[in-house]
Amino acid sequence: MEQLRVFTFAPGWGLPTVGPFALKLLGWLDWNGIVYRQEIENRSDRGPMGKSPWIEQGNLRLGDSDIIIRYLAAQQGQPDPTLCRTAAQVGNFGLRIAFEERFHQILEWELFVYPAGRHEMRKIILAQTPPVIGPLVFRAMTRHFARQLHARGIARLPAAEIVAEGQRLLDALALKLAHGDGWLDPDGPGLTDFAVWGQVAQMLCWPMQTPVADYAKSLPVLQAWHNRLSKRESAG
Ligand SMILES: N[C@@H](CCC(=O)N[C@@H](CS)C(=O)NCC(=O)O)C(=O)O
Repeated sequence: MEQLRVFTFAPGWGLPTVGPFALKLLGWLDWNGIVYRQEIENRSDRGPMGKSPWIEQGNLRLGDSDIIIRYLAAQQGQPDPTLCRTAAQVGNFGLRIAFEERFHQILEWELFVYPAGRHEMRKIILAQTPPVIGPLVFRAMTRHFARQLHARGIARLPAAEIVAEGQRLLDALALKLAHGDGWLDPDGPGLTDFAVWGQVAQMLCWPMQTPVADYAKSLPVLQAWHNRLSKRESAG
């Protein structure tokens, strides 16, 4: 079989990539013992869907973490992990979408709108780009995300509401973890764990002080789950 290449944003903050959906994919691949080569590509517009991550295998180019995982699971002879077959899986599906859709916007808001996040992103982008274009790239990027967040409605809320929403989602996650056997999925870490972890891990790791990330760091059950998931070991 042709080599699997996984295109992700660069590593950062002690994580193999700073891309939330890419982190989900890498975690799922590692835990399933699937061999791949990680290719660092910070430009999401080079991918088949204009989003990061994507994979390439021979002539195939595939975007979207769910589509990729479905494709690779089928290649391994595994059932589709994105399908719900039990009522418990319906609950996990809701949790996953809440984090991948809603929490993801809060993450972007802390990174590109909240002052401490913007300051850190500016430093990172200036370090990654040639001196003359760095400030232009940073300005274009923050404008792009601010517009997206405004269009989706979240950036129209008062900051205190955005923070409270982030904290509510983290409380729900902590509650679910505290009442399980250490994982969100019933039989050890699965798609729900990796998808939600992808959205939360950056906040647990980044150094700057932003309100939702500070709250995440204050929840020991999240930190313990993160430590288990970030080992990058395969189940086999
Ligand atoms: N549904 C996609 C979402 C991917 C996504 O939103 N990626 C972000 C980075 S985490 C991205 O490429 N953003 C660039 C943009 O929106 O222009 C997936 O599951 O892969």
